[in-house]
Amino acid sequence: MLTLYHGDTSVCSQKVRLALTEKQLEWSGEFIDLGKGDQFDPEYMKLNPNAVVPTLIHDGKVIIESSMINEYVDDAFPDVPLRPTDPYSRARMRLWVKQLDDGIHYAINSVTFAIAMRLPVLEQSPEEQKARWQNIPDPARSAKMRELIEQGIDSSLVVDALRRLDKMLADMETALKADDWLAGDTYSLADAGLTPYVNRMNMLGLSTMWERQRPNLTDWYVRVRGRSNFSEAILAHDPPNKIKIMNEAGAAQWPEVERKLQYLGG
Ligand SMILES: N[C@@H](CCC(=O)N[C@@H](CS)C(=O)NCC(=O)O)C(=O)O
Repeated sequence: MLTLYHGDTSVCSQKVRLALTEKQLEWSGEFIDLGKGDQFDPEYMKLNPNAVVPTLIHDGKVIIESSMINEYVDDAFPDVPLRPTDPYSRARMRLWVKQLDDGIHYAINSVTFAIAMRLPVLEQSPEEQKARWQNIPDPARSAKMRELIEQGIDSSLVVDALRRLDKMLADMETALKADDWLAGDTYSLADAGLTPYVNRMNMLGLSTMWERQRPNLTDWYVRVRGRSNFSEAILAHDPPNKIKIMNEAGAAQWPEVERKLQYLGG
């Protein structure tokens, strides 16, 4: 039996849901409300001491870290394999996934908060706002959250994040010029891994970053959105209120974001 502790719009949760759905596996979900701070519940932290989602439980065994979860699932349920068999393509697939953990995730989290998700926090009382970052046990995570809530897109974290995300898009465009999918000629964990990040950028009104000059990536995004796992693993879990905040804030902040991108030469 598979149980996934997950968040609705959490990109790491989407990445695992995409893999589970693509593999046509049955799973049950335990919803963790990140906005409310469910991830810091001591009972949940016994499963995931990092206080993040997702966490997978398979027949009582606990697996954390979305990239490890997806590899585990592909090992444990080999039907519908999501890793290329050729060793070089498999290494390329892993390099894509590694980059998510090495900086892309940090970057998407920065732009999401700076552009959109700080807005509901700013509507709260000063005490509640303070609690949002003060309750985060990891000092670096707490300081980052505080800066993004207080400074929004004026935070220097945002320019760094846009630079990293622009590089991700450029690398994807190069890979997709040669192949239909990121790690070769079949859909893999690389595509499942990157989809939520490109999709989040789309939610935040950043699609011009590929639609203007990256035709292969534009085409890939149309194709991943057309797959049935996209609607089941992403759209079906999207809460309309959060998507509205992201869409509206993204549109409103685009002129300023575009100025920052021009400064980067993007
Ligand atoms: N490397 C971890 C990152 C997990 C992570 O940061 N999850 C986010 C949601 S996508 C989270 O739970 N954030 C809660 C918080 O920052 O308080 C993984 O891939 O599982």
